[in-house]
Amino acid sequence: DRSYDVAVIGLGAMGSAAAYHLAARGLRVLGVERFGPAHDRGASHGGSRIIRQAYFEHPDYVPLLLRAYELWEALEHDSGSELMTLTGALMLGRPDSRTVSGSRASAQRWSLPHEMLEAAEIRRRFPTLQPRDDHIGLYEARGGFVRPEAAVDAHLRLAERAGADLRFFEPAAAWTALPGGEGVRITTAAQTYTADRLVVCPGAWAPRLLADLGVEFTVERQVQYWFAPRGGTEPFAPQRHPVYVWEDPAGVQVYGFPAYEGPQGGVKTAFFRRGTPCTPETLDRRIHPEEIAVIAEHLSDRVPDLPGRFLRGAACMYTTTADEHFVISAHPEHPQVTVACGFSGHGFKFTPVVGEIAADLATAGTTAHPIDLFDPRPRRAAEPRQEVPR
Ligand code: PYC
Repeated sequence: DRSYDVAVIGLGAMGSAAAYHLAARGLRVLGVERFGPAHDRGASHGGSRIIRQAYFEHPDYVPLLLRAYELWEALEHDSGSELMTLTGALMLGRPDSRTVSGSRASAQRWSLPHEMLEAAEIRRRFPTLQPRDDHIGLYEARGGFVRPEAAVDAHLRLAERAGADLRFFEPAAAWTALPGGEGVRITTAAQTYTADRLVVCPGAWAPRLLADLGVEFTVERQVQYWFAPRGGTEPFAPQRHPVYVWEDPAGVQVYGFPAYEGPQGGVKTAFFRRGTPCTPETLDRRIHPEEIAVIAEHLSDRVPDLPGRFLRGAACMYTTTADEHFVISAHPEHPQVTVACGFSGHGFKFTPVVGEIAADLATAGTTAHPIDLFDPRPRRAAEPRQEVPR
């Protein structure tokens, strides 16, 4: 029964980043994960996630994004893996849509380089995209995508290289904060460990592993779709096609990528939200003809070449909070426990900076990064639920 400075539960995106940042600071780190390395059972698979800076969700995310870009570059350098591709990003919709007006507010607040494009200009510069005349777009050249599986793999490799003890196929059944802030006990399917501190990065297992946090999480099934465009992938090539988020007048957002896997890989697209509630056990991994028809219909007038032929789909999970802001904090009752969860479908791009913040909180109890928006305390239900068996 070896003792550790810090244990990390969950080695998906955020946990792998936390384990790396902690181990790189010289701490004795244990990481436990219920599946294998960079698996496809959670929220971080499917080859690509959008990265962008003019953040429509809230301007307070921007400083974290700027740091995330630096850390993505450092991670690429240190791991030797290609992780981030900047293709430009377009946020589309009516001028008063959340997607457009929120992006513009963040770009103005932080003086981010951007261009506001009228519909005709968008159709001219990016002919695959056919906005209606009353839609506009915010374009930022620093947008693009990051590669989730390769990024998780990079953080895991570097964490192990820095001495972290990472244990896969070992689900955490329970954790207990020892009285007086004196460490933690973690019971997995295999054994019990002790550590001075704990970082919990549970993904879709948050309702179970963090029931006593008192924050409501909704776990949702989301589907990523790949289509072979009608005229081939050439017009969608990454050097001429941005990533995009496109909001319709009903507030429904669809998003998409360039053809980053070459002619055979197809083009990926999905609805941003519109998920169906699930649990990790009830997640339906099949892709149904009716749902393919819904997204194809939604795209047919705005990206007319895209629906083409359906190639494949992948179901993943969002773990969403009521206000769609993350939860990153010391646990309100247990200062030796740090939580990072509720990424609400827009967290992946922040992965390395979340790892850095989690390492700050676990080692110093505080961070210089602005994280007030992620405080669970004002968002707790009146009575935190009783702990349930983990
Ligand atoms: O964070 O840009 C994003 C995003 C788009 C779709 C899901 N998340």
